[in-house]
Amino acid sequence: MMEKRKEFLYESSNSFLGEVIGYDDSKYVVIPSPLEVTTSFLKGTRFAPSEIIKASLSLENYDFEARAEVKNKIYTLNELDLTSDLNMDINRIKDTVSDVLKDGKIPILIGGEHTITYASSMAFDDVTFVLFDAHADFKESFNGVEITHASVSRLISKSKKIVLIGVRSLSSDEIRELKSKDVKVIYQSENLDREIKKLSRSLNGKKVYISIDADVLDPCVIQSIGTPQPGGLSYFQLFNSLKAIVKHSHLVGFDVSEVIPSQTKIAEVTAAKLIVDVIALNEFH
Ligand SMILES: [Mn+2]
Repeated sequence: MMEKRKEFLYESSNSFLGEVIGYDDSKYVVIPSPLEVTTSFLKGTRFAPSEIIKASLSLENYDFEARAEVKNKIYTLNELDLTSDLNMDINRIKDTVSDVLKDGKIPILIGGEHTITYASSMAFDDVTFVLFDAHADFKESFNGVEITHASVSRLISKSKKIVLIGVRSLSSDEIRELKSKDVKVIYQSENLDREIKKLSRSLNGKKVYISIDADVLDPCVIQSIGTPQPGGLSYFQLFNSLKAIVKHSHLVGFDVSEVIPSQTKIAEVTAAKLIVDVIALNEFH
């Protein structure tokens, strides 16, 4: 059980979508995870969790795309107090996710860098990780370090089944590795609708964790991200992919990462909307 629950009581202005419900009554638990230790290009993802929560207050509870209302479902934890010691922070995230799972709830992590997904993955058994990302993140090491945001999917693949979607940036070594390890990759250049349909059918009824690295979206949709890459998904391509996967599978966890807060707030609002979308789709399929 979650310890010291009273400490987590929230002002509505600090809670996702302004939801005001008790932890016990919630089905989804937002875990603000401001991890930023290994980012390599642009900095600032550590400020995203609180900004994405603030941005969520500008959204309607009614999700027009999903044709569904999200109300009295979400509890928001206080932002995790991280230390910048990567191993300690990974354990802190993993332990929090484990607590939420033990209480029978669905964890929703807001990063932070994409490495939060690796930390979160350690709290799960027998779950397929569906990772939306412009990058394969399958590097053996990055600048000599093994645990980084560029090796997230490789690290997860050591103990879990993974699927990568929207990939358009990787090395020839990574292509070889992905092939040799028989990892399912839906590249950005492929027919997305057809491939997502096939994937959804194969995930039918299975436990799935969905992770969105915001850079899977086209930089025209959101500019303010850690490692932008041209030529990505539109919002509706991502929404429709989420819809197909959520409707067919059994969602056990979700995260969004790599947003950097900016003046326009577009990235923050988009990340918040994707969280509402996933919850709305999961509630009403
Ligand atoms: Mn990425």
